[in-house]
Amino acid sequence: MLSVQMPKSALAHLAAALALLSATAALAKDPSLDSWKLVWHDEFTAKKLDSTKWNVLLREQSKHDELQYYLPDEVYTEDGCLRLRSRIRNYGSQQYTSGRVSTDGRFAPTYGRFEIRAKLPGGKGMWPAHWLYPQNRNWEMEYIMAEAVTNGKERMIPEYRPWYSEIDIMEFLGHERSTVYGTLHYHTFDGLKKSSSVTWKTTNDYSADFHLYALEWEPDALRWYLDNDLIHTTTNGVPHTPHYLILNTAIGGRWPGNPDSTTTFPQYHDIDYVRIYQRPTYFGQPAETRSPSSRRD
Ligand SMILES: [Ca+2]
Repeated sequence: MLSVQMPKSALAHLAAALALLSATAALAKDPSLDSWKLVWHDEFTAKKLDSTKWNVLLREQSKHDELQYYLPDEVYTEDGCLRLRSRIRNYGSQQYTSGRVSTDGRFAPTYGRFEIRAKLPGGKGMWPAHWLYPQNRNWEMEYIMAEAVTNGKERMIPEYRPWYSEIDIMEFLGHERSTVYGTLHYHTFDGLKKSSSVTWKTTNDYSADFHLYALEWEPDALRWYLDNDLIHTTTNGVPHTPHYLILNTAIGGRWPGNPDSTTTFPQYHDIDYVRIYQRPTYFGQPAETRSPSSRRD
């Protein structure tokens, strides 16, 4: 057997390197450190929308001077997709109808990776969005806290501050077919309204094809991805409370402007799938995947 003489220092280095390798291998085997686990998804292959997963909104009025009446018959599955249809149609006091679904009260995780593969409606006035909204929004407390801030009594607010937060995974204005927006709306501890956003411009027409819109919501950061390219990161104001998912197409209003003679109808917002992943553990505890109806925070 060939004997190799190595200086003691080299042996020590080798031992250290082997120890590091073995430690790295152990880390790689621990799924809690480097993997996402699929915890909730809908591929929309069934003939009907799964009513155990989704609420379908029926609502006349919306904020931002939007023009749509949200109706259940604008929401259905077709060709393996969830389809939100938008039409010119007199209903109630509105001249357009459109679709909106949410997981409100059904699934509202804290943290996770959210993937939505979708083809967006296009044209002036179309405003599709995929977003996360707080499950247990505390309107009264928000009002009291806002009053305290306005009156210079911010110091009177308790340490626990349920300020509003909202994560817009994807927003799109139909007249800018190659631009995608992602935004976190949040408040500072002292009640200042802030946001962190990205305006991502490419040469793609996002109303022409399916693309993958994704968000990684970690305890210490939010990361937005478009077709697996990282397009935005923020570490400020990351929410730590359950949020549910909303998928919708708004029509008109202050941000996109209203449809005009160039806008064609019907328009379709097609969602091929929604897949939500979480880390197996957060802060050493199993990830919360229960329905929000059984939890209170
Ligand atoms: Ca599908």
